[in-house]
Amino acid sequence: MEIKITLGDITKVPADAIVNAANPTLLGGGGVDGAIHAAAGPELLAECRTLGGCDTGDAKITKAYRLPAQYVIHTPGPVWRDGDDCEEELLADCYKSCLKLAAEHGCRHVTFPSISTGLFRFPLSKAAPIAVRTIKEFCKNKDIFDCIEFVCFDEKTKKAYETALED
Ligand code: AR6
Repeated sequence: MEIKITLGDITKVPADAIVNAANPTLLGGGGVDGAIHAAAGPELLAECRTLGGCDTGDAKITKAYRLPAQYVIHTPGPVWRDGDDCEEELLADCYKSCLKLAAEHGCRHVTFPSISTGLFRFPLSKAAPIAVRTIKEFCKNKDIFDCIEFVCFDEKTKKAYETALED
């Protein structure tokens, strides 16, 4: 399995499942969540309304509508406060919950944004190693996925994930 790090807009990258950095309402927002809903079309919000929200660290799956994917996996990341509110564990839970759902749905190529490091202010230097480590641990000695791809929106984010992958 390959862990790939690319620069770009996650709504434009073909995959089996695209992960959305959502909030617990699952009813859309700004950042990557807004971009995913805009690109998928209003049917995505209509399906999300039937889901009854989602706890931080958990994940729910929908169809992907006009996105170049079969599924969107929505996960509310933790809001960074002072690091003493289980933020690191909850971020790892997000990755695990998404990978579990992706595996259950037979997705071989999954794209992730950098969960929580935008509006939710999780420090990038802490988030990237947690993301990479959690994915490696989840996939160890298993043939579940072909490619897990981090689609980074800016160079700074891309660099942080590359560094985490090298370490
Ligand atoms: N493709 C890839 N990455 C993107 C894109 C895109 N099109 N747009 C933004 N990013 P954020 P969070 C990057 O704020 O911190 C929403 O309002 C962005 O540069 O989208 O988990 C939700 O509804 C950053 O690196 O998500 C929640 O309320 C990363 O995606 C809240 O924001 C995550 O930034 C979630 O905050």
